[in-house]
Amino acid sequence: MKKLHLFPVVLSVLLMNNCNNIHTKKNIQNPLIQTLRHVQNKGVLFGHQDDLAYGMNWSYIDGESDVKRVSGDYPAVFGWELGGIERGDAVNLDSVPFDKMKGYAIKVNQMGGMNTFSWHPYSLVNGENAWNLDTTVVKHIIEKGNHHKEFIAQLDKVATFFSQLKDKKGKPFPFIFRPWHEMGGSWFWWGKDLCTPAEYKSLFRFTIHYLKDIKGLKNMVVCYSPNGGYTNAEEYLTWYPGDDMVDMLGVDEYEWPGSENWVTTTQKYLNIMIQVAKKKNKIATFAETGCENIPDSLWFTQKLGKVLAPDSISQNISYVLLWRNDPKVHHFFSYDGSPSENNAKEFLAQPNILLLKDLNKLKHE
Ligand code: BMA
Repeated sequence: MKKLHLFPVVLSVLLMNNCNNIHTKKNIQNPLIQTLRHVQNKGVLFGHQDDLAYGMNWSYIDGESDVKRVSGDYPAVFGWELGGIERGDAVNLDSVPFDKMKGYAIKVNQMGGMNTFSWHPYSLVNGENAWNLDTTVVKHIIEKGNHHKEFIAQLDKVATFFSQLKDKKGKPFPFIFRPWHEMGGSWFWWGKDLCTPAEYKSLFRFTIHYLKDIKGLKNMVVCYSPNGGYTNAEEYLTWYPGDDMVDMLGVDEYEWPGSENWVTTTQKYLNIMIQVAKKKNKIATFAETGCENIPDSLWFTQKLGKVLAPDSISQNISYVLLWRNDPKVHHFFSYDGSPSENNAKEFLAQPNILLLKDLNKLKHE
C-alpha cells in the first residue's frame, strides 16, 4: 500500500524536476538568449518602446522611427505593450492597434531585431486599469481565486497574440515577455502593498507555466524586472518566482524631478542586479529607463551615458530600453528637431551602444 501511495508522489516529483530541466534546457538553446549572451560583453543594445508605431512628429508611417530619424539606424530592441489585449480590445491602452503591433513585431524579426513585450492589464475585479489600487486583484486571479477562470481566458488572448508571431516560413520566433513588472512599488495592482510576495510569485509562475506549458509558447524568453529602490540582492529577489520561470533579470529605473544622484543610485541598482544575474547565470537588462520629456538637453551623454560607462555595467547589460515617444502624453527618447537631438545622436554613436546594424554585424562574428 505504502509503495502504491508513494509512487504518484515520486512520479510527480520526478516530473516536476524534469519540467524545471525542460525549461532550463530549452531556454539555454533559445536563439534569442544565445544572441543576447553573444553580444552581452560587446556593449549594450539600444531599445525603444513603440518605436515603429509612432513618434513625436509622425504616426503609423512605414519605416519611420524616432531613433532612426536621430541616428540613421533603428534600435536593436523594440518594446511593445499588451495592455487591453486581455479584454479582447482591438487597440492597446495607448491606442496602438494589435494588428499593427503584430506586423511591426514580425518586421522587427525580419530585420534582425528583438521584440520585448510589457503588459499593463486591466483589473478583472473592477475593470479599472493597471494603476487602480482600490481592491486586491492578485489573490482573486491566482489558482483557487474566484476570478481564476476569467484570468485563464485573459491569458488565452495573450497566447493567441504571441502564437501569431511567426517568420516567413511559418516558424514561431523568440521574443521577450516581461510581465508583472515594477512590483517593488505600489502603483500597479500587483505591487508591493497590493499582494503578498507569495501571491505575486504564484501569479508569475502560473502566467509563465500556462503560456509555456499549456499554450506551447516555448520560444518565450521571460524577464523579471522590479523597479529600483532595493539595497541588496535579497531585497531584489523578494518577488522572484524561481530560476525555472525566469531567463532574464532587469530593473526599471527612471530619472524623475527630485531624483537625487541618479547616476550613482542607478549604477547601484544595476550592479546588484548584475551580481544576482551572474550567480544565477541569467541575462541582465536595463529593462526600462528615461527622463520624462528630457528637460536636460545633455541627458543622454551626461546621465544615461555615464550610468552605462563602466565596463562592469556595459559589458554585463544586454540591452537598455527607453520608454515611448507619445506627443500627447510624454516622451523619453529624443526626436528630430528636439533640443536633445544632437546629444542623443552623440550618445548613440558611442562604440558601446549598439543599434540594429551593430547587432546584425555581431551576429555573424
Ligand atoms: C506608462 C505611460 C502610460 C502608458 C503605459 C503603458 O509608463 O507611458 O501613458 O499607458 O506606460 O504603455
